[in-house]
Amino acid sequence: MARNKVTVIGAGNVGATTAQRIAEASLADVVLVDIVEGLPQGKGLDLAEAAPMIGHDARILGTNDYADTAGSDIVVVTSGLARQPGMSRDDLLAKNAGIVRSVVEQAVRHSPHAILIVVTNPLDAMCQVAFAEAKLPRERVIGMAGVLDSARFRTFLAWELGVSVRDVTGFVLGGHGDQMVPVTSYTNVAGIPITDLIGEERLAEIVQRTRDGGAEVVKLLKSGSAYYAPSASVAEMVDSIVHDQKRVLPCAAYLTGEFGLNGIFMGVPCRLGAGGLEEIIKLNLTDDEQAQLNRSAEAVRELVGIMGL
Ligand code: NAI
Ligand code: 2OP
Repeated sequence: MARNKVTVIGAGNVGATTAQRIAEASLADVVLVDIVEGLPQGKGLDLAEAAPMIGHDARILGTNDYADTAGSDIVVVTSGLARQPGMSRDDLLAKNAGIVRSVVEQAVRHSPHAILIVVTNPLDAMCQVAFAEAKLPRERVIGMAGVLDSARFRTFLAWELGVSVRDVTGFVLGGHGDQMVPVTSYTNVAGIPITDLIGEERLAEIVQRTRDGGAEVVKLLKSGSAYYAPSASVAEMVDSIVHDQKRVLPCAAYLTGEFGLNGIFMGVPCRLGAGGLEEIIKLNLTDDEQAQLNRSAEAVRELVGIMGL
């Protein structure tokens, strides 16, 4: 059986660590692409030379040439500018829209059957740019943010309760911005509702820390933004697709009426398998959660409107 091939565009912090995670977990051969000459080649070579210690046989190629990406099963788009301290995700809009448009056009031309996973910020708006440019069905254009935001939420809850992160289930839905919606009504520890375990006020603080999760890391790093948890999030999505695991993960998907929203990308619970986005799972949100989701959608629509999409 031919091995899977995953192209990662952008050999910066998120792209390179994503390539590392995919190769070292033997999920696929990886092609790492960047616009900067030598950068993907150098990182690709370095990653390949780690294989004897890790004990994997995935091939890793660094390149500036999209011809090398031909026939990819998945294309992960991380190219763009990262947030700097004091810079909002939304400030990145125009610059990153141009980058995403150009890399998606080139990638899809060489891999027309690929599933796109968009990472570049502002995430939901960049998904819309990629979707418009790629002209692929919505099943094959998916954004990564919810897995990361939910992982932050789960981490903080596990710390609070002194329990294993593995036992904390929770969804963060909506756009990947300040209005994201940690859905407490569907958050539990080994099936026990989170509201039975943590008081309302403390839970609200943890929800707020989750919303600020990206900015908290940016503030500490002073230059650049998070990449270990983001790359782990992408790898989890890639794993579910290449192994047809049918994981239910919060991802940005193009909505056609789900959750009462239409024509935009937003984070919703998705079943990911070999076909990419195989199903959007419906939830019974509380009125307050639905109102929060609507507000988050407004924020996404505003950005999409600015881009004239
Ligand atoms: P980085 O600055 O380390 O890497 C970005 C790379 O993109 C650079 O190597 C740059 O040369 C490359 N690049 C720029 N223009 C390009 C082009 N036209 N073609 C190919 N490569 C190009 O940034 P980092 O930390 O890797 O973040 C990448 C993006 O991912 C940012 O937009 C960041 O905000 C976003 N991000 C999104 C997350 C999410 O949850 N969706 C989480 C973390 C980061
Ligand atoms: C994050 O949430 C920067 O969006 C990125 O870490």
